[in-house]
Amino acid sequence: APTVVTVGETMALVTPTTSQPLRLAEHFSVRVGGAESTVALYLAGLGHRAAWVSAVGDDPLGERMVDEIGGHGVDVRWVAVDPEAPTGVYFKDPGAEGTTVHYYRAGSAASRMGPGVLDGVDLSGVRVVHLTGITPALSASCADLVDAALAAARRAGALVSFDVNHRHQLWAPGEAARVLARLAARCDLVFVGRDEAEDLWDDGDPQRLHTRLQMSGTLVVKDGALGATAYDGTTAVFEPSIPVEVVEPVGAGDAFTAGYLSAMIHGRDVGRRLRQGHETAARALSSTHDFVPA
Ligand code: KDG
Repeated sequence: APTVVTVGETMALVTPTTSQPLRLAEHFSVRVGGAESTVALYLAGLGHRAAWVSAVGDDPLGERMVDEIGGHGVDVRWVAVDPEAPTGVYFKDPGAEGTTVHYYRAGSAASRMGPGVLDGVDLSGVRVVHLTGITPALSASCADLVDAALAAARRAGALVSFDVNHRHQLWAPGEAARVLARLAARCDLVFVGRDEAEDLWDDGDPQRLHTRLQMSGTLVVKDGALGATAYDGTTAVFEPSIPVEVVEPVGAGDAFTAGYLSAMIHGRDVGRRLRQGHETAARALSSTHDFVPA
């Protein structure tokens, strides 16, 4: 059995290979983008058995995504092919003010997923199921899938890890705060950026937020270049970030999650988990790609 199972949409990621903006650039790279498969990729790279559950279209980009993810050692046996809808695409537009992301994902194969994609997925022996707040924003059926995955993980005795990953563009105004808070309360391990938490819930303080979200698990609040804090309801542990020159931050959160989970699976203490999160994130920060092999 895999040690970790992630569930979520993967898109083809198109990025200018020069520092020109999207509207002018002539040369692009096509890579894999999608928070959950990126976590699985980093975990596989760290030597873990990681599986990614999803759906792609019956198209060359879908094949390409599955080949690339599988080629890096992620177990892709539970990825469905939907002949009626395309694989989603997203573009990164790097600029002086930061990266802007443009999605072409409405109606994608993955957005049509529902609890049915879990049929045949065997979670026995799986230690961690990782989900994100992107999936419930994709469609009503995807929101049901997240509920079903959480319930299945509970039945299997797996730890449920959740990255809040608030994506403004995908939510109707006012919905994200409520839905994401409710999900966070049900998970064992929750990752959130400090800015993100302030934006959603007007509070980025780990201890207050833990109470406010009525969490019983561990909350990890990431504060960019400063560091990250894990709070389990009793003890807060802070670990400073590793100074790096940031090329482009998208994907670093997923790398952090993978590093943290890897150290957790190896039984390391919380300080080491945070430290390994920072170390893995440093790789993603040094590149315009989301997944950067070691
Ligand atoms: O965390 C990185 C993701 O944001 C990126 O891979 C794209 O999954 C993505 C999304 O939905 O934003």
